[in-house]
Amino acid sequence: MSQVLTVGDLKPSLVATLAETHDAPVLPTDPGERAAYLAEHGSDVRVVVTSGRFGVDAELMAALPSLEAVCNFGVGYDTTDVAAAQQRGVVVSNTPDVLTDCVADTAVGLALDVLRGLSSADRFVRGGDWSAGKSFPLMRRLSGKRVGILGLGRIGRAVAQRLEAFGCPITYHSRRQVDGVDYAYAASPAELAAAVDILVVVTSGGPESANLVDRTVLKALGPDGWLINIARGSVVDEDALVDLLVSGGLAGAGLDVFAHEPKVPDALLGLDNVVLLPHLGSGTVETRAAMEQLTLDNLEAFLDRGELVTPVPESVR
Ligand code: 8YV
Repeated sequence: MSQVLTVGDLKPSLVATLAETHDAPVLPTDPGERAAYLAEHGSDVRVVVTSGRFGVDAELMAALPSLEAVCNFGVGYDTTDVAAAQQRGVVVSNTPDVLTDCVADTAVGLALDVLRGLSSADRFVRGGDWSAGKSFPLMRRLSGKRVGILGLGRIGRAVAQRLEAFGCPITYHSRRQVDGVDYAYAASPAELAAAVDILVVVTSGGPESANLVDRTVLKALGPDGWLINIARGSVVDEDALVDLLVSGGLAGAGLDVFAHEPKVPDALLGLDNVVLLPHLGSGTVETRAAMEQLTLDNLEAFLDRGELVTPVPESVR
């Protein structure tokens, strides 16, 4: 029986490679078939290959008593129960660095789009308003706006570097102050939001950051402030975000992630001051190929010598 199990609807070429080189099946999605599969084969599985969209929760982990490693396609691994993995001595890898540039590019693209109204202007042209003689309203300038980075990790720094080139002064908040950076530090998310025009959420997901951007933080950003989220929907209180966007309590938002993907709150669909993306931050041919390779490198390193190339911090002893 195969020691490797694929969990989730992963990149087709990755699924094919896993099937060819390791005879790895895909865990059935139908609840009955899945339970039957796990009852029969669960104890054979040593390594799961999955992605940030699916992961290995506590229930699945319990059904895999011989599990030793989870190789996660994606930098975020909040869908895998890392605490349960740690308790069991199951190690977890992710795909950092290779996606930093593309995710940071997406954040800048969202900021430029929502402030200048590019997507809404595109709808204006396609809908015939321009050719009918109407004028598109004046929008807002990105260059020089005060930017707050919530989570100054690898991706946060890459966003900051890009926006520095737009002449944007940068302030940040992270759990700890970061050594060797010149950016101003804000003591809390609310203090950060109050000090900037654009708040970019780049912090990792999971229980520790759930609703970190709550109603108080969003109100501190205020009616002249924009929110950009390329992290996880769980980091932002989505009900509060929708309320404030609908009532004018925020100027706008650029969102690549949502609390209940692929569900997007209906109230956002009709708003022109909001840009909505289908969680495509890392979604380029080049970056997804690099993520695929790094996922396979982790798998091979683990099967060959019991080591991961890029273990998540909780897996480093
Ligand atoms: C991926 C992501 O789309 O890396 C992450 O954490 O959110 C994205 O790059 C996702 O992991 C694939 O499911």
